[in-house]
Amino acid sequence: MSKVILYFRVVQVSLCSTWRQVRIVYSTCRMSDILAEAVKGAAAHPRPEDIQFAYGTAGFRDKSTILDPVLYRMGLLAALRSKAKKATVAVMITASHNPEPDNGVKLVDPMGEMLEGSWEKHATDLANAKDEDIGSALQRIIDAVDIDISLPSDVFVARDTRPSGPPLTQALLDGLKVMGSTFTDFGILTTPQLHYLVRCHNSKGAYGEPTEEGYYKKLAQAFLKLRKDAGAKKKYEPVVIIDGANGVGALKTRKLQSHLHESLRITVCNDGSSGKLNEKCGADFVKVQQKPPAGLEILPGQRCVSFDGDADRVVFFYLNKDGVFNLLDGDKISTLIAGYLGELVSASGLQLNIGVVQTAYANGSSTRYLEDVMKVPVSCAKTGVKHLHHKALEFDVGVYFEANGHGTVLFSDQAEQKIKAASQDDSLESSKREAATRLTLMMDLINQTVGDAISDFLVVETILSTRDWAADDWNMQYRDLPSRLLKIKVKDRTAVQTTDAERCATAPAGLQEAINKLVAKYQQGRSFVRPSGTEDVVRVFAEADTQANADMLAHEVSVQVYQLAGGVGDQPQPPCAP
Ligand code: NG1
Ligand code: ZN
Repeated sequence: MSKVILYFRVVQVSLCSTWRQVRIVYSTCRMSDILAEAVKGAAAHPRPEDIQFAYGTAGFRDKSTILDPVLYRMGLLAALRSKAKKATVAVMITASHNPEPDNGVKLVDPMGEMLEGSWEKHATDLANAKDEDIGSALQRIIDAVDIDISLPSDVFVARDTRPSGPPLTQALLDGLKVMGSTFTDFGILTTPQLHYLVRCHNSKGAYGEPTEEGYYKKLAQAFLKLRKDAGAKKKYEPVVIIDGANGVGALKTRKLQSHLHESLRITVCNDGSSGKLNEKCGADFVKVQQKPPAGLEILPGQRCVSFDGDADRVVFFYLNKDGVFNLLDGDKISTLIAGYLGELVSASGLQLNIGVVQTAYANGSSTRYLEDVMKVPVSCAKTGVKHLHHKALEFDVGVYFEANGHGTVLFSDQAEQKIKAASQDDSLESSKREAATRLTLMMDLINQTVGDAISDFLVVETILSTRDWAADDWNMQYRDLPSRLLKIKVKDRTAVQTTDAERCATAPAGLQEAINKLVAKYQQGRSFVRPSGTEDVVRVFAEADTQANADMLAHEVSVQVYQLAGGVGDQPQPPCAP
C-alpha cells in the first residue's frame, strides 16, 4: 500500500505594504497532488522543445521572450530550496548589464549568498525538463537532497526595471503558488538590496532592518558617522556624477540621497527618463569601451561613477586636465579599500590578516602593486563572484573584486567579534579604539552579502574623503597596463576548456601553446581565453606594454581561437591603426 502523506499548503497569500504582513491561509494536500499540479501549471508556461537552458555564472540569462517557462520552474525550485534550507530564500529577476530585451533569473541563498553550486545542476535539469516531466524532475531533486516537503517555504522576489520584469515575475509567482509557498514580492530593487533583505530577515534583524528603508538607513548612518570628524579638504570635493545605466541604480540612488543630507552632492544622470537600459552607458560599457558613457557632460577632474543595470557593479572615471579619459575599475577599488582597511587594522593593534581576491582579468599592474608594494597576499579565482566570495572567506578580512567592478569585503565572524570588542574596550589606547570604531562603521557601510554598487560607491567616497584625495591621486597609486577584451563566436564554446583559475587553456589541443608563443613576442605580454558563462562567445583577454601591442596580441590570439576552436562568421580582422 502506498504511503499517503498529508502536507500543509498555502492556498491564499495576501500581500500588504510591508513584508511582515503576509496573510496566509492553509489547507492540506498530498505530495502527489503538488507534483501533479506543478505539471498542470506548466500548461500556462510551456517550454519550447528546441532550447537548452543552463544555469551559468549569473543564473539563467537569455532573450526575455523565451524565459517564461524558466521563471515558472524557478518558482518551483525556489520553494524546494527554501524547504531544504529551512529558511527564506530569494529570487532576483535581472539580466544585469545585458541589453534591455534580455532578462534573467538567479536564486539567492538565506544569508544573501549566491545559490550553492550543487543546486545549479538541479536548476538546469528542471529548466530543461519537458512540461509533462516536471513532476518527476522535482521528485528527483527532492530525493537527491532529501527534502522534507512538508516543511513550509518562503521566498523573497524582486526585479530590475526591464519591461519584461512584471510578466516574468508573474510566471515565477505561479510556480511558487503551485508549491504552496509564501512569498513577498518587493517589486523593483537592486540585486544587492534583495541580498541584503534576505540576510536581514534570516538573521532576525542582526544584519539590519529587513526593509528597503532599513537598507538606506544602515548605509547612510555609517557613512555620516565616518564623515563626522572630517576636517577641511584641499583636494577631495564632495561632488559626484552618477551614470545610473538608465536602470534601478539611478532610482535607488535618488532614494538614498535624502538620507545623506548635504554630505555628498550627487547628480544622477542616465536615470531612465529618456535613454535605454545599458545602452551606451553603465559600468560594463565604460569598462569595455574605456570611454565615458553617453548622457553625461563632464569637466576635467570631475569624479564620475557608473553603475550597471542592476547596480551590483561600479566603476569610477574622470577626465584629466588634458581631457584624457581615466578609468578606476574594480582593481583600483580593491587596492584602495585593502590599503585603507589595512591601515585601520594596524592602527587598532588587532591581529587580522587581510587578503585580496582577483580573477585573471585583473590588471597585471594591480597584482604587482598589491603584492610588491602593499605586501598584501593576492589569490586568483575563476570568473564569477561566487568563486571570489568563496576564496575571500579564507582571510579574516577578504577584499574581492572583479576588474569590471563587482566586489565587496568579507569580515570573518571572528574578525567581526574582535573588531567590535576592541571598539568598546575602554582599556585600549584611544587611537586603537578609534581605529576599531572606524572598522565597525566600515563593516556597516559594506554590503557583505554581495558586490553592491551603491555601498561600494559610498565606501570609496569615504576613503577618498579621509585621504583628501582627488581622482588623480587615487589613480596614481599604480598605472594600469594597456589591455583589450574581445569576444569570438564559435560553434560550441565548450570546446574551450581551462585550468589554473582560467589562465591556461587545456582544450582545444594546441591553443595554449599558440597563445604562449604569441605572448612571448610582447613586452609585459599576458593573454588567456575562456568560454563566457553569460554569452555564447569565447572571451579573449590580452595586456601588454602599449595599447597597440595589447590590441595586436588580443587580435592574434583571437585568430587562433577562431581557427582552433571552430570560429563562425568572418575571421577576426586586425585592429585599425589609431
Ligand atoms: P562571463 O560572461 O562569464 O565572462 C561576465 C563577467 C564576469 C561576471 C559575469 C556575471 C567579464 C569578463 N565577465 O561573465 O566577470 O561579472 O558576467 O555578471 O567581465
Ligand atoms: Zn549586475
